[in-house]
Amino acid sequence: MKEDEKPFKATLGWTDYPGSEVSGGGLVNDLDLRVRKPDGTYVYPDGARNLSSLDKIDYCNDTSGRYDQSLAGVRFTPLKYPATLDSVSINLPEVIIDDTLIDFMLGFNIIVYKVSGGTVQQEIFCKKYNYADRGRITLPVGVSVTEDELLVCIEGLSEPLYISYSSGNDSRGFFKIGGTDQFSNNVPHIAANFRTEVPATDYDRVNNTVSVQINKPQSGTYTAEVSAHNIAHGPQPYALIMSGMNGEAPTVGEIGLNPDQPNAPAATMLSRIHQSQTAESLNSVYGTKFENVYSDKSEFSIQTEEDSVVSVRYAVSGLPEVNAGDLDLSKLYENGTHIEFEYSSLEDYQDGKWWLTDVTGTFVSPVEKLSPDTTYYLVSAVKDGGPYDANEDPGVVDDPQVLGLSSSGASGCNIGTDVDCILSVMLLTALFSVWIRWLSARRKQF
Ligand SMILES: [Ca+2]
Ligand SMILES: [Ca+2]
Repeated sequence: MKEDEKPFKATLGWTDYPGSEVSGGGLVNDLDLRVRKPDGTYVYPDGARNLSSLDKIDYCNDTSGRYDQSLAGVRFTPLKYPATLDSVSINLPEVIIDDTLIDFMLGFNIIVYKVSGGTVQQEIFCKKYNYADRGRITLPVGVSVTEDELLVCIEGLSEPLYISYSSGNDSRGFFKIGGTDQFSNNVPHIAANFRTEVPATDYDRVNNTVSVQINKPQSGTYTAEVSAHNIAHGPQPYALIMSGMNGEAPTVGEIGLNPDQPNAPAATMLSRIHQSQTAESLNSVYGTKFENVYSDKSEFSIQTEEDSVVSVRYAVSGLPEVNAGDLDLSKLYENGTHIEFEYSSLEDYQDGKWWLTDVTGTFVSPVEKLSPDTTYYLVSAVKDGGPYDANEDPGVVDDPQVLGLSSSGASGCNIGTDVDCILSVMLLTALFSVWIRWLSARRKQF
């Protein structure tokens, strides 16, 4: 990191192994992240969270009978507050009706009500299921509770509900007969799986995306460390993304192959030459119309794969306060002509495109106002054998170029697209017609 106001950020993400409770925590495969600062101390993930293992509360001791009402519920008291009702487990016995074994249930709701002072209050959760196998099933809920109690109900929708229960009125059982809610002498077999929050630790045990952000980093080397806390099902791939101001300030003018070019062809820099030249001398030799130039005449020769597009970059600074797209990058030919590169509206690695990036490689749009105090990278793309390649040999690209600002309307006047150009043509036409009228008026005098 350089001395800079930009924050340093490291983000670790991975796809957890799906659907298993082996870890007892929030994750199956749990990776950890920490960042070592230049002074040797560590920074741990922002908002690291930890959770207790599941506390299962089951007031049903046996399964001596079964309800066949439309709704049955159990009132639960969490062991600690705050708590999260993570999931609900129910026991749905197989039943035989008219000599037919019914081993599944169609259409039911899991409903959770708040209970305050022993009285059922508002519904706080409801989820519909269309089908469940008989036997013991666990269904996710995810309701937080900071005080009081919860009533967890299962409501059959398309047939009587068959759920096992144990006898013994402890005022926790609850059922509905003929549309009327009432306490039951039995406790339906519904278990609640609560988690309680425990104080945050250095490492997150819940999320599979964690990050460390340091808003005012010190100058020096930051090291992100990824470790495996628990990999129940490996191997576990992950992505680590870091951002910040890094590296030394680039040396202005030094041409190099552009490291940001995706799928770049194999390329070797054969030569590079920098020549400081004035706008006047360039204009006289190459026919350019520069008011000012902002780079050396930069020549390079690159050996690369035949017909491939190579991209080079070099740092430029002291640019004028104009929009990036107003600058002109000219390719200079030995025969004393030139051709303009086109400022790209995106990072487009096509022959004859150019653009600026900041020193971290972030694209500068053509309408972005430049700052004279900022150092930018000038990126250009040239195809072997294309019009911007000055070397006729296949597999070798030569490209003398220079960055400047041309006097208005001078860098190739394209009638029909260039407003300045159209205006000057209109003005000339008007002047010409005035002159013709003046000529004919003079003739009439004679
Ligand atoms: Ca972790
Ligand atoms: Ca070539």
